[in-house]
Amino acid sequence: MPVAPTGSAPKRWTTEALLALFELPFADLLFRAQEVHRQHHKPNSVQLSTLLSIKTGGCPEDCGYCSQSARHGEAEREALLDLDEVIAAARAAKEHGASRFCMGAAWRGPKDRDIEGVAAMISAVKDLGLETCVTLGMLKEGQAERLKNAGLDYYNHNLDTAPEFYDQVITTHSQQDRFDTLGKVRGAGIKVCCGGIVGMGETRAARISLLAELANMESPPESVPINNLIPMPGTPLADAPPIDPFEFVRMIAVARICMPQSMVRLSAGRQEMNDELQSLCFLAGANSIFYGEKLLTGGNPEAARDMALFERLGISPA
Ligand code: SAM
Ligand code: DTB
Ligand code: SF4
Repeated sequence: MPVAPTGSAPKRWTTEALLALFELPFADLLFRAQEVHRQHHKPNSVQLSTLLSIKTGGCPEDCGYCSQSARHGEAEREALLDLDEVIAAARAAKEHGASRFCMGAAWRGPKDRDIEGVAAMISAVKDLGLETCVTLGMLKEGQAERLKNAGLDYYNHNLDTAPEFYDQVITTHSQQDRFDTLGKVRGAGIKVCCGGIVGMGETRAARISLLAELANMESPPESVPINNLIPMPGTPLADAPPIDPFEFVRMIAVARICMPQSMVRLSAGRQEMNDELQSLCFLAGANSIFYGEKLLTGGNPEAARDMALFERLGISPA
């Protein structure tokens, strides 16, 4: 049974190989994931990023999961935050122990004048001694370079789901548009944060297809967020059937095995998970989280709850 990259293109992961991993007995899969994890990462360390929505709601896109789409979202629409508010939030994140500060904007993509405002935020956050990440939607020529020059470390832009499932979730842009922006980000020398969402009613085959796309990129993303859908009221996916928790852990484990060097980020949906499920995700190779009470519009565990869990598990925040 093929459970590793095969054949003439040694770095490529076939869907068959990924399926074979998914089908392993749970304990065998977690054992494999732990082996890979320990070869490439500190076994008991989890990286902390804090998120801030710098521009909320009113997005023209129709992503079926998103509370910020003007088409169906119920998120309160807000203008771009002031630089002072961003600096205050970043300072607080640093005081609480985050090492990276991620700023998200509900845009299809930024205008050049938006880029100038965000560039000032990036520089100010960087000056506080934090790593910087932004997620602003699709980029036009030259914009990635401008962000890089301002001190940007990571750009988050998710493939979100399998190519064959994409147009059932999003119709206002294509997955190829996402790849185009990822190419611009790589071209500017910015590190890539790229993953997806599960729990949208997709099949296991679709989850595998998403992982194959990520793992087979010329350089896999440095950071791979695996989001568990937070069902947002009013969105087309508000009533999507929740994913089986063990299938979610398998998704993390297979991501760990097929992208050994990447940070695997246990992302949205942690607030709805108990401590035991999160612990299984760490055991399966997740080694970064979003830290702080809020994601963009959705909830996240209290910082104190995360610190108490780390203490019980002997995990060091990084
Ligand atoms: N507008 C930008 C974009 O689409 O890239 C940036 C913000 S967008 C909210 C960032 C990512 O958050 C999405 O690509 C999706 O993976 C994730 N996300 C959004 N809503 C979510 C939800 N309800 N549950 C889980 N993940 C979600
Ligand atoms: C990512 O993959 N997950 C984060 C971050 N990148 C920007 C966002 C999760 C959003 C969850 C829903 C919300 O807060 O509105
Ligand atoms: Fe807009 Fe991003 Fe939400 Fe899609 S995911 S509706 S692009 S904010």
